[in-house]
Amino acid sequence: MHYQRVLTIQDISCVGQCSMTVALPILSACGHETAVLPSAILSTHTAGFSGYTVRDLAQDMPAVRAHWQKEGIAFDAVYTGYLGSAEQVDFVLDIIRDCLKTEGLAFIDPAMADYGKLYPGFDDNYVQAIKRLCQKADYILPNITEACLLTGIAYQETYDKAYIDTLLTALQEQVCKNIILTGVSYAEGKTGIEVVENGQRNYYEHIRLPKSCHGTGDIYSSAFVGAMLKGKSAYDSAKIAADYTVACMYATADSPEHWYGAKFEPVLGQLIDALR
Ligand code: PXL
Repeated sequence: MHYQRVLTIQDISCVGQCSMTVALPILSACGHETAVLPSAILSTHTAGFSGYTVRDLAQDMPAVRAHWQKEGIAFDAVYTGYLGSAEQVDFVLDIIRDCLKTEGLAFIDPAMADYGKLYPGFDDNYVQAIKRLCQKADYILPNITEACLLTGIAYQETYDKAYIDTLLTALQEQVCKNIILTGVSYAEGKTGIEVVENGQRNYYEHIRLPKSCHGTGDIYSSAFVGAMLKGKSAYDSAKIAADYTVACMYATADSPEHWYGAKFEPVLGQLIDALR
């Protein structure tokens, strides 16, 4: 029970502790079989390194899908993160249509922006493509910047509950019914997650560490997917993923030389314990 085969589609950043190198160990620690489709290969991630190499793998996707279909390969879940280009979106939608079991779940992390800004190389065309992908999701996992891009609502650095209400309503109307909105802070020194599932809304608040860490969005989404596939509710999964992400940030807090990612490996045991 709850041994699930999950396909994750995101980039391999060869160095930088994000996307695929984070998703696989976390999903494995949660007890699941992993399958991968790399969307692109980069020498490093794009946040803080310069001169990185990028190879987009969009062109390989249709043949991979056709082979899986011929072999009758199907997945209990598809979980997508950073994709290299807008043209990948239709290929990913084809994979979800053909290779996700009828009762399977599609988790889409838009993974395209943070702190009010798109990641390097992405534009409005990419945003609109990712919106189409999110519209086919069972669960989306945006941060506030991504939620704004998906809905056309202006990004605000400071906000109140009414602003988040507007954002969540627009996401439900335009994009997806089930929403895990990350990085929502209503009080000094605190942050949290707004969870909307089947019209029910719940908020989980936790400590906000003074320094942010690259890659925590990927850690969060991977742990959330892993917990959901263990049969936890969306709220419990959101809480487990948040507590684990905070543990990763504590594990990294005294290592300024580790600016490019979070030390998620030493605290994997905490995630495993939370899933027992
Ligand atoms: O963590 C998200 C992410 C994934 N992949 C690549 C990135 C980033 C964030 O910057 O650059 C290549």
